[in-house]
Amino acid sequence: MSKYSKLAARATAAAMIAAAVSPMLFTGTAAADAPTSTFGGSVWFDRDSDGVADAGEPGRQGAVVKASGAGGEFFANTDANGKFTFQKIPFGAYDVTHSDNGFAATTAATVKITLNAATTAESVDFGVRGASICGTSWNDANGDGKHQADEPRIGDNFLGLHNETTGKDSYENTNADGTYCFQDIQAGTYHVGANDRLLMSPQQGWTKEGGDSKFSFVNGRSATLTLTPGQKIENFDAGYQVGKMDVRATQLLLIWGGTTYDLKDPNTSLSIQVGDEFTIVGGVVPEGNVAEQLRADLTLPEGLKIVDKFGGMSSHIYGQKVSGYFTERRHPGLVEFVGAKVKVEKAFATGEIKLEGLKSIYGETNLTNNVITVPFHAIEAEGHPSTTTAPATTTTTAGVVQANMPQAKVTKVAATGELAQTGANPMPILGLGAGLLAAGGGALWFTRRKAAARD
Ligand SMILES: [Ca+2]
Ligand SMILES: [Ca+2]
Ligand SMILES: [Ca+2]
Repeated sequence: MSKYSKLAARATAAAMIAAAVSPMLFTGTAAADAPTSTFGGSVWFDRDSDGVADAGEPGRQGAVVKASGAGGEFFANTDANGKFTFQKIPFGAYDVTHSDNGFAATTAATVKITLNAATTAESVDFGVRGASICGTSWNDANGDGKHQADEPRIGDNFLGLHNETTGKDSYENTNADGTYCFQDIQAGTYHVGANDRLLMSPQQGWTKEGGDSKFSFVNGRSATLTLTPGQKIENFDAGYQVGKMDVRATQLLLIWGGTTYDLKDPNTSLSIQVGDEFTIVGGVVPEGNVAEQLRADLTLPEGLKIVDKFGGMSSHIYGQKVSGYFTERRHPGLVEFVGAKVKVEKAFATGEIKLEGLKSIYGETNLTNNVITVPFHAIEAEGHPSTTTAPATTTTTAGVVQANMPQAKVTKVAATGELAQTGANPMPILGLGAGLLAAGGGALWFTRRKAAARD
């Protein structure tokens, strides 16, 4: 195609000729037999806004072009290549316009043409520019969230653009230099997802937020973007880190009434009898540089009937085991809890309570600190409840899960150093995760992560 800026001038010249010639040509011609002509053109994505259809600039499908003038109003739609054609349009002068809903125009909004027998109508072409989102994938080798010049870029990395209005997704792979661009985007509400590289070699997680990376540390999703017509977003970078993770079991607690007992503390002495009801909860923490899926199993001895689940982790009950998990990865350093409300249904002498933080999805090597076990036994009920029965003064604060969390200030807890970590309130993270899940359940590019999650 040629320079479309010249078209307006040509069209104007044609219009002047037509004005002089048309009346003579059409004298005495019945309307039904009025001579007609055909013309066409295109709507294309003028990505560099120079008014010229350059190589690599695609056509815009689905634009509605209108010709309004001597013979009335006529409409045509652009095809997959952005082309349109008007057939059998009566001779005369027309204003040709197009729908630019959600795109910015880079050429004149109206082209004037005149159809007559003396001239062949020129192609009518409209340039539009969509919004664009461009950035770079890189390996944040030093883990500071910033992209230093010497940190390697990641080619062939997969990103998805999700239209939150239509639900449609489009995809891009980064070039060898790590760069990517989503282009020709209609104005609207979107988010971008950066691929989960858990299954790559080496295994990578999303790097920390607040630096150069625009993607969530826990799920690789960007914030919601409201794009205006033609808006350019650059440096929308996706940072990763090679995952290093050590899951550790932190504590095993028994909550009875309003009191929390540390079952690892040799000074803890409880007389458990048939009929007693209490809660057992274990804490696990992922320690590392990326977000961890975090799963943990709490296994209870026969004789402790599991009445209900307990704790901030989602969980399922399998016989004497409560398996805790998260559907979204967790920030390292925060203790999470899996537990069970139990009732003693029979006496037993040599039982064991076992808490196991499952091996990290990033392949941790130190598994010695993943497990805590404590011996446990229960005796037949006596005439009265044991002396350890405490008043039911559950420590509560705002928040559903937090209300059930063991609190560091309760009495009869010896390992205060470890329990201090319970002050790391998991609620804000939990709420964030739930919200993000609700917002984007259909995102296809997270299937790998979902496959890794245990449910
Ligand atoms: Ca151009
Ligand atoms: Ca860095
Ligand atoms: Ca470990």
